[in-house]
Amino acid sequence: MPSLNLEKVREIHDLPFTTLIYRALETHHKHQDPAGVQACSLKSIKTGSCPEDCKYCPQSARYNTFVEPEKLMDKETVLNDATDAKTAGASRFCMGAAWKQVKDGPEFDQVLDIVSEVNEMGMEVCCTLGMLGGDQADRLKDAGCKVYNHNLDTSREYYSKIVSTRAYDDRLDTLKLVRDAGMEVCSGGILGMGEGKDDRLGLLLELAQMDPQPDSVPINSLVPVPGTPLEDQGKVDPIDFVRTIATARILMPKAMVRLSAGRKEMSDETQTLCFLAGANSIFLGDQLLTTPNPESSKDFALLDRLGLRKLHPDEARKAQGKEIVSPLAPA
Ligand code: SAM
Ligand code: DTB
Ligand code: SF4
Repeated sequence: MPSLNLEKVREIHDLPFTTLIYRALETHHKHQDPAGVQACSLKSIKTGSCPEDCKYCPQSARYNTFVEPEKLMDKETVLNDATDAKTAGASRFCMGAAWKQVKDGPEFDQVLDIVSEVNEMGMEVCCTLGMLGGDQADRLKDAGCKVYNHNLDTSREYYSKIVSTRAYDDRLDTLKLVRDAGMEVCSGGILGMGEGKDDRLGLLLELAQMDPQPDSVPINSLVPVPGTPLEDQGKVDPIDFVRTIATARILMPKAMVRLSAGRKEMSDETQTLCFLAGANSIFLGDQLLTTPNPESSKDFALLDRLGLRKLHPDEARKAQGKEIVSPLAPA
């Protein structure tokens, strides 16, 4: 959206709530399957001792949190987990590593090997491994990684209050490498880090102005983890959260908008409002990377009550007008 600016984003965000939801629903019905919810599964394959200082993150080596650092997980353990996730109904498997950046060498080779095996299992593979350089994005893509997650997290202006060990443009550079390599871009942010409304709008503006726009936009509500500098942050107002989701849906009609971290503390009713506002993806499974997520049975019960169903990857692509490439059998 080349003509977009902060004023226009604010106009959408500040619409009377009823009109905002109406506009979001209209967009959602036009561009997405309104009854479909994408189920993704998340696995931390390399946990903790990260050199970065992201103030929200329990995995930074600078903060004393409950996280016990672990070395890169072996292939068998990850594949067992991917099998469980597939059986539980997830169509996408996202692997996270607490790295500042990927380094060429045996660990990256091992990740590439795992990526290719999870891909062969018939799941969409997503990785989030930190910054990429050189031909690493191409190598991930060639191994079968379909999507790369790399969040902008907040506005350009607020970013330096949250992270000092890298710059906003470093994130954008990696996202460009991801796109150029032919992977899908997954990029979003976190609400509840003490940012102002304009920072939330600035984040959405930044994402919506990417050309092409991100394929997935995860919106996280901060999980305040004891030991991190943001441990005492209060909860985001649920209505403000829903407004952000609706604005993201209107600005990025074709993206999967993922209701990500923070669902454990959200009521069924708030999550329902998020689905009404255009969220159409969740992480399934009782663990995010290091913090808890609602139990799958609870999620399935809510989807059931709402008459929503899990999206098969092909359906998500069809709804987004993309070429169907997945050889998967129906879920
Ligand atoms: N190290 C890689 C990176 O920073 O891109 C990948 C893993 S990192 C944990 C992935 C994302 O998780 C972050 O960008 C952030 O948006 C989210 N995240 C981390 N801790 C969080 C928390 N306490 N609450 C909500 N989201 C969080
Ligand atoms: C995203 O935006 N949220 C996920 C995924 N992408 C990698 C991570 C949430 C992490 C929450 C804190 C934790 O469990 O460590
Ligand atoms: Fe490291 Fe990623 Fe956590 Fe930042 S968000 S400390 S880069 S694992």
